[in-house]
Amino acid sequence: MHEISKVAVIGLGYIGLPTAAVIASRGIRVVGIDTNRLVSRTVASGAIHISEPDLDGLVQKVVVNGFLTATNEPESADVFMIAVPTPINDENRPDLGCVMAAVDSIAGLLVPGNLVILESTSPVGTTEKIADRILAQRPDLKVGAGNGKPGIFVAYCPERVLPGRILTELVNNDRCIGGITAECTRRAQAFYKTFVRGTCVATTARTAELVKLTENAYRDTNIAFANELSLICDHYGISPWEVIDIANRHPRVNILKPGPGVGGHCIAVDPWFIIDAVPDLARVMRTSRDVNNNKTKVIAERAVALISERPDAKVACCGLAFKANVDDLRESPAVEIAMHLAERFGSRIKVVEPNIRELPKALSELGAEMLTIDEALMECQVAIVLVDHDEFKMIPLAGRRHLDVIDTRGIWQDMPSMIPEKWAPVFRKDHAPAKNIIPKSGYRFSDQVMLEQKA
Ligand code: SAJ
Repeated sequence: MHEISKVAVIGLGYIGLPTAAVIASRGIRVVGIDTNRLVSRTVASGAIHISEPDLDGLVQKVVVNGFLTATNEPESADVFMIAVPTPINDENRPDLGCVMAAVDSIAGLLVPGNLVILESTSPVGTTEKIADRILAQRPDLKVGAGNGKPGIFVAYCPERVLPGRILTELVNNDRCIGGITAECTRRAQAFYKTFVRGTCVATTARTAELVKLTENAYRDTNIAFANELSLICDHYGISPWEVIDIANRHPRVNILKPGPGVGGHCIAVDPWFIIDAVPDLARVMRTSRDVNNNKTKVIAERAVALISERPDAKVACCGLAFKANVDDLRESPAVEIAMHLAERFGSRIKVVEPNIRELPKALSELGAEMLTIDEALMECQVAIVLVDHDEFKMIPLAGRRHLDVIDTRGIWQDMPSMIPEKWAPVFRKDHAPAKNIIPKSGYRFSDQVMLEQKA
């Protein structure tokens, strides 16, 4: 193992900051570098600017004991880890601007023996581009070991952690590590083994890049299947939750859950890195993106139809985050739907989001108002469930029985979820054996049955 006395982590976001803190907690000196001064100052003071379980305590500890510092100017180090955003632009094309800026910022600091690792999700070939870019600025260096010129080492190791479980997954997940040369891979592998308990699988840089994109494109496709299936179920008046629950009892079936569309800045973004590069080959991935985006529109239309039918009702949009139990609103279909409804219905739209303190400005400017769960249950007659937060799941039936509900997450299966096109309720009764509750003709209950159930 080559001596590593200092690591520079470039980008102190959802991945960079927890990674920096975990490495520092192993007794390795880490400097976190972020061009946003507010971020670097916050971290340097031992505080955090993102919400992630247990991260605050860990960052405070490693800053206080001196293993983690933060700045906004690059510093020399033995290992440079790049964990900056790789968004897509308006045409769904990858924007590698932050990665290349990070590379340029460290190129002049590199010395032989340094290891440069890219963690950001990137199109196939990006790690090679980084190596070429460094060598173009530093012709005195080469990549790899041996043959005269002194070498640096360049590798790709994608982050794989799930927001909400980052600190656990950072340490326990297997990692996939691909260097530009075999020696680059070995060096990166040895580095990750200093803080990762999972297996560090060795491969090439291009394979590791495609592995990362494959993981998220696979999940997007599986969710698209679930979302498509949910519309098919609605057509028949059958509960999608029940269909998936029972189908998943087959030992080789594992369908994910439908919802109001796919959000966050990973699953909804990463498939485009493949689609953009090979559009003629990535047909299922492309369709999956369309299916998931379309689901958001369908839910928005259904909500509009239901709310229009209830002109006096106040409406609770339950959840704004892109998924359960996080405060992250990025690319959230819930925000898109709430915005659409607020544009249409103004102050009739109330938002309940237990994980944030203030409503996004764009929503409040449209007249929407934030309510607590208790306030919403008192004031509203319609609820659109957009996120499956634990707080919503815990609301007892008695507290929500009076609501007309569109439940996009299947958290309140003990009451009807409306399908406004036909005004047919899809009803799911606890976990009673299916044969007792599914009529032969389908899963649609008459209005009379529905009223009895609601009474
Ligand atoms: N979603 C559904 N149905 C499901 C699961 C998720 O509609 O059954 C929706 C969520 O509500 C959310 C979106 O998909 O809107 C994405 O959520 P997620 O929990 O599937 O994933 P992320 O974006 O939080 O994290 C993913 C993870 N990738 C995989 O599971 C393959 C994580 O491991 C990655 O590190 C992360 O992307 C990333 O940074 O790439």
